[in-house]
Amino acid sequence: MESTRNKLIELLANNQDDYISGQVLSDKLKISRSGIWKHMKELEKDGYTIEGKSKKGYRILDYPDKLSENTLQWGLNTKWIGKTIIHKQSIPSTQIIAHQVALEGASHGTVVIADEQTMGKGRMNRHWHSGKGKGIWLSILVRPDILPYQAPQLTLLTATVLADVLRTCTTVAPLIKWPNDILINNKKTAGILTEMQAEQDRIQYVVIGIGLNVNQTKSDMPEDIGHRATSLQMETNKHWQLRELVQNILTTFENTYDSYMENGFPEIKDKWESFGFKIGESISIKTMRDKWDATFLGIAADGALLTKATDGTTKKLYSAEIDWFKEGEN
Ligand code: BT5
Repeated sequence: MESTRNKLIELLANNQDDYISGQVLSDKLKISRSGIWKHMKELEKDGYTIEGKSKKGYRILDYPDKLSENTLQWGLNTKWIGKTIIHKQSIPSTQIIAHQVALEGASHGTVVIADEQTMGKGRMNRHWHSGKGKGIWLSILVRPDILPYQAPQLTLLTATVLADVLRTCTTVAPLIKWPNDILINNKKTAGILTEMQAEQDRIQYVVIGIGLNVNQTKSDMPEDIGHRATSLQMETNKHWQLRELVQNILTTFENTYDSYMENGFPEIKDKWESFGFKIGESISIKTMRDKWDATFLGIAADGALLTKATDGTTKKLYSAEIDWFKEGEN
């Protein structure tokens, strides 16, 4: 039953703008025309909007806001991203599956997405909370023709994609906190995890993980992050369609990535800095040996943080603990 239903959705989805006759469907699926009609009624109960016209047949007008390979691919007009989408209801982490399929030869642009992650990963083995149906938890596999040292640029690129999508598709004003957090009103709403498989001078593949909080309410936020985290719903008092947001992220990612491959990093740098949190402002920096105040100038092509200390010296920082917030700001 389930596989007939999936085949039916696939046939209708592949025929998106046109009707497909009951007879053709019945021949292809080897079930009676009244059987087809019953399936259509079931699809409507599942939230699909189906149009049936006599002498013409059926077509899907709209999909439910459930994430699946079919609902995500329907209406996704991209050249290479999302041609393969692997959707899972509950898995430890989309990054793990993306690495597995990458090693098995999955193609550039493959997307792994889950409704829930039980062991979502942040950087440096930190945990990423990924509640069921509450946000976008996805990984994009890319096979870029760049050198390994340039890979951090992909994290910065992805941050601009998320900021762009949030700015154009929602009413929030996102900022990017170096290197990979998207903030709304000083609170984290998205994070990015970039993992690479490479030899010394050649990248085999990169998996870019995106976690975006969408429909959590205050009570959904775990206590340990509650005061520092937010979601689109919390910021706008509105429920957001996950499917539409995912499609926008994928389309914007493809356009930005293609333009980066053609024109290099400068455009990304400018875009990133236009969203940069605290650029031109004072921040406190702490390393293993030292602690000092500096002005945050922007980012370097290798993804480093550019700072100017009070004695006028500029410094590139790759890893440091940074105090971004003054007392009372967060
Ligand atoms: C990140 O790490 O921000 C990268 C997050 C990437 C998650 C995606 S989801 C899809 C893909 N599959 C995965 O398994 N991961 C990727 P980092 O900068 O290290 O931030 C982690 C810190 O953010 C945690 O230590 C918490 O303090 C906080 N945090 C955890 N979950 C959060 C959430 N849902 N919203 C906001 N902050 C969160």
